[in-house]
Amino acid sequence: MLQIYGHPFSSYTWKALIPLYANGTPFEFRSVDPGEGADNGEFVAAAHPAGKFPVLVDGDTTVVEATAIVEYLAVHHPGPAPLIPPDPAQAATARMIDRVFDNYVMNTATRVVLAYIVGNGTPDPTEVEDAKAGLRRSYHWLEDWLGANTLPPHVSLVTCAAAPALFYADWIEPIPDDHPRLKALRAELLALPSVSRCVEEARPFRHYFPPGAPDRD
Ligand SMILES: N[C@@H](CCC(=O)N[C@@H](CS)C(=O)NCC(=O)O)C(=O)O
Repeated sequence: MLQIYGHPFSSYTWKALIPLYANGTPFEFRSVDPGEGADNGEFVAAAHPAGKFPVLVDGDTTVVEATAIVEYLAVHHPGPAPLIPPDPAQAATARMIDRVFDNYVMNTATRVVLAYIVGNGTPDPTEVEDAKAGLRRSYHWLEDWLGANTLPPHVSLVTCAAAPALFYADWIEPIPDDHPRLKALRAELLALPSVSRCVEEARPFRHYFPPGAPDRD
């Protein structure tokens, strides 16, 4: 039985859960929530070079980094979801867009969350505005890219990266109305059963969102 260490509210945990849900792969969820997973937290601290989650355990194999977990599942636990496009050129493009969502959407949104944590609820306004400007720049790039390219079919590595990134980034800096392709992509992703399951499982933890979760989604 596979084990996933993570937290239901964690964006990168979603990224590992989405392929498991999409493929109906059996696994055991080991929460690192302070209320229920002290041992699980210690395991993650030792398993990941920076103590981050998700972490996947498959027998004697431990896999860290959400992208690597999706790639591992595609190889070792394949199912109906085409996680990695079979065409190498399309796979290379999927991996590029995965990096864009992680590095320039999710991690940029996280800068705002961290600013609230570091500032004890009063974030450094320069850091917040700089991160939000970064998000607007990424949105603009993605809107253009979506106009000229086609995403691989769901549920792919791109789905796994884009769904949590757009879900949370839109809470930090709403996708502007003049970005209709990106807005439509977010709505399309949230309607996928594997993604909406993550949204529902995270719902009880919305009070964990330092800037305050909006009353929607
Ligand atoms: N690059 C990592 C990022 C993982 C990450 O940032 N996880 C967050 C939760 S979404 C985390 O572990 N935060 C707790 C910490 O950094 O100690 C990945 O792709 O898996």
